[in-house]
Amino acid sequence: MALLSFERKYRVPGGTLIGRDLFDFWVGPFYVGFFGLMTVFFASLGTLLILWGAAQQGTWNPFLISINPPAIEYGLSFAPLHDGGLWQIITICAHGAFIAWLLREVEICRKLGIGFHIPAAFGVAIFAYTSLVVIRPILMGAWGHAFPYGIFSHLDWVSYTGYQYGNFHYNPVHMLAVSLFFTTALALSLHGGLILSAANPEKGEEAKTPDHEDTYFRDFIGYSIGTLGIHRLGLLLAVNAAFWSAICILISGPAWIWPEGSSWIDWWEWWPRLTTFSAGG
Ligand code: 07D
Ligand code: 07D
Ligand code: U10
Repeated sequence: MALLSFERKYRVPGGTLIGRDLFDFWVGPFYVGFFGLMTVFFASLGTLLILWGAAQQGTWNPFLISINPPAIEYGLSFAPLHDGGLWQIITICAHGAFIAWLLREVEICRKLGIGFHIPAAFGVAIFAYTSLVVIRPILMGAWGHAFPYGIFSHLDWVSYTGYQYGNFHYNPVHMLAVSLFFTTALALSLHGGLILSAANPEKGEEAKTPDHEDTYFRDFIGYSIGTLGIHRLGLLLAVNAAFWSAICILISGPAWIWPEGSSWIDWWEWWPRLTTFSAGG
């Protein structure tokens, strides 16, 4: 079926959360909806504010543009526009755009009568962002703990924040998140490789069935998770990678867990004291 007639079949009215049929239309390939307009509004406003901030800063070099959060001294108050206030408004716009994008995903799922897995997964990415720029700064008492909006300046923040805790690699939840990211890549490469090897045969050869896919992993590692199972696992791994990332930064800073300035290396003090493995028993 040609793409457009295919699209026509699924371009059904309804499923909107807000606005009934008012915004229930498409522009080219894009479904619009109330939340499409909200996305465009917040994304455009946020982008324009970044550009305006860049103009004030006097640089158009995309690597040097940086919209910084207020200084720690401002605590959790509103800061003057050019002293972090711009960052605060852009943070609101970013949340507006991301949440509207998620709700537009929900509307499309409702139209098609499919599950809400994609918006649920995107929600975890938003949670990771919100942890960095809202939840952790509030727990620590100042917006100044959030990261700046700039290509290199946000890398500086990650590096600086990492070294503030001695060696961030020693953060046990960072270890968990890193391992989950690695495992996600492994799972995707195995899955992509397996599907291509079976379903995309050389010219003249027949495509193999899912039984072949199952059998490959039974022969190889004694177990196959199955054709639906691998997609469940992929979603679970990826969502957990982002979720535990959020947790690993949320537990770095708030005084009641692991205060600012303490080293994650010290957290492992219990490790050498483990008697189980010591020579004396
Ligand atoms: C491929 C989907 C497409 C998305 C892309 C990103 C913008 C920003 C804005 C100039 C996988 C579009 C970028 C709209 C332009 C301005 C103001 C997704 C794909 C192509 N980072 N980060 C990047 C963001 C954080 C870290 C690249 C965003 C945390 C490290 C890009 C956020 C920490 C490295 C980028 C965010 C952190 C990067 C490529 C938000 C921990 C790199 C991203 C909203 C998570 C890499 C120069 C990518 C790099 C990189 C965007 C947050 C760490 C600019 C939007 C604070 C260590 N980050 N990042 O491909 O090359 O994502 O940096 O939270 O090495 Mg980052
Ligand atoms: C926050 C992005 C959300 C994005 C959204 C959408 C747009 C639209 C438009 C394209 C979470 C944005 C969309 C803008 C674009 C168009 C059209 C995702 C987010 C909502 N680390 N570390 C992590 C590793 C070290 C440190 C996470 C590895 C050092 C700090 C991950 C290594 C030190 C923080 C991770 C390593 C250090 C992290 C990031 C190796 C520095 C965090 C992934 C091999 C000296 C951050 C929540 C993530 C975190 C984080 C991996 C090294 C510090 C697990 C593999 C030792 C301070 N690190 N790290 O969170 O947990 O994605 O953030 O060395 O804050 Mg680390
Ligand atoms: C999967 C899958 C599967 C498939 C698949 C896929 C997962 C088995 C069957 C999908 C996977 C792929 C296609 C692979 C590649 C994907 C990735 C690597 C992920 C990363 C993706 C990207 C980097 C692409 C990102 C592109 C985006 C988000 C599109 C950008 C869109 C817009 C700008 C318009 C958005 C539309 C909206 C909001 C609706 C409203 C629209 C309008 C009102 C009209 C249009 C208006 C505009 C264009 C103005 C926009 C202004 C904006 C956004 C603000 C900026 C403004 C400025 C002033 C600068 O498992 O099956 O196959 O395929």
